[in-house]
Amino acid sequence: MTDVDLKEYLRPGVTLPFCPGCGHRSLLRLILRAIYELGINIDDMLFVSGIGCGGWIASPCINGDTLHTLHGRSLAFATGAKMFNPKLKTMVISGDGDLIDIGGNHLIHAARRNMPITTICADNVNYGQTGGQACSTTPKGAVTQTTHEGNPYYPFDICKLVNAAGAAYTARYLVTQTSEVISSIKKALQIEGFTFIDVISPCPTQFGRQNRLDTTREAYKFFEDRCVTKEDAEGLSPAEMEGKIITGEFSNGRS
Ligand SMILES: Cc1ncc(C[n+]2csc(CCOP(=O)(O)OP(=O)(O)O)c2C)c(N)n1
Repeated sequence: MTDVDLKEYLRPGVTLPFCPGCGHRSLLRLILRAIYELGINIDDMLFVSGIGCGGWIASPCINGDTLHTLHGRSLAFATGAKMFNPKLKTMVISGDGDLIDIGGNHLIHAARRNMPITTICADNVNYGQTGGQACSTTPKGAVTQTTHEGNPYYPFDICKLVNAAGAAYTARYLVTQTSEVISSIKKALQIEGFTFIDVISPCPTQFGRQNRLDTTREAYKFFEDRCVTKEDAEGLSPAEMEGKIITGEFSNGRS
């Protein structure tokens, strides 16, 4: 697919609102590409987002029906829309802070209800839009605007949590794993249940700067060095797994 094809899926005249090197820009392309490859008519879809840089992926960028909602409430709005019109292919695209922190309760219960919604978490491991504060996926030890001496807490394994709550499908990939992200989104869109993809999307401007990752390359390498596939993780000891981010598809055995 060429850029020309993708342009049809972008709101005419839109200026992409992302900082240089932001993973959200790539994630937007991967989402559009998955939709294109599945041949879904974008008019049959609704894109819902909350507040944050991640919330900008759908709105203003996508040339389709979008609902840009309150911070943390994207899944509540998406649930209402889906219940009103079950034919609507409903996709939530929002940040880690929006979906997992302020919106965490909606996430757990959308998974428990197995709501037929595909949720893409644009996970830049901090609150990018408000200056780079710590969130619940910030790696232990990372410097943020609220953890000057290093984050003292372990991050959520959000796929495990969403799986345990009852989701039909969860997956996690780094945004540079482009073919995996695309096929995972395609798979999620074809499952009639709650599907959740945690896409690690580096934020060189806030997270990178505060962690002395001085180039975009370094900001991406930070995550490349930490990501380990589900299969490789099985052979590692707890000490070797410290600080690692597991990538792959996860099932709770129900789907
Ligand atoms: C009710 C409410 N609380 C706080 C804010 C301030 N706020 C705006 S965006 C944001 C964090 C967004 O983080 P995330 O969802 O991770 O998105 P990112 O910008 O990192 O992509 C916060 C706390 C708000 N807009 N509304």
